Amino acid sequence: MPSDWTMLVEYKPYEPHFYSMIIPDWGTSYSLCQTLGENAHVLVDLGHHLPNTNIEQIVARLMHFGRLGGFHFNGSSYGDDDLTTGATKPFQLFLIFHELVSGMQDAQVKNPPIAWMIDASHNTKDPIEDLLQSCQNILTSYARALIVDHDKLAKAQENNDVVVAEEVLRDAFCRMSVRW
Ligand SMILES: [Mn+2]
Repeated sequence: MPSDWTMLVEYKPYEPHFYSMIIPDWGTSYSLCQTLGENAHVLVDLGHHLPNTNIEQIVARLMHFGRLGGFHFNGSSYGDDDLTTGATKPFQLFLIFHELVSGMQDAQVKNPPIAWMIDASHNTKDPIEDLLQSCQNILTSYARALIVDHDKLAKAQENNDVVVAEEVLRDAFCRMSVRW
């Protein structure tokens, strides 16, 4: 097979009335990518997780393995709701970006360049307005992740100081507010 091919393997836990999926989770995607070879990478769609899934940890793991290849920005509270990215869980979107930025700044992490896409289908809004809001939330979360005091956070993690670690993250989240 030519070496310039790239394959992104997306996963999804279920569709309504269709509760057994071929690729239901990131572990299955990762396993398939391992078999397919070094040009196959996992694609994370933010809407494709069960409620309360720790998506930021999945992102960190995949980057650690060097297998995070793509991102579908989306939003979800229950199933694949296709909400505006960051509309209902802005702090989680910030935490996800924090892991992305941390992984990209870590010289030991050998992850390929990530393909960024917005993947949502909007039924309750004008799609253009939704895209504008999604982009604003994505950029704001990225900016927030960039101003996290990484040295202070690393020190707090080293000391098992949960209170300071939380304040470092909250400080970055609250300090950055973007309006049109
Ligand atoms: Mn998708």
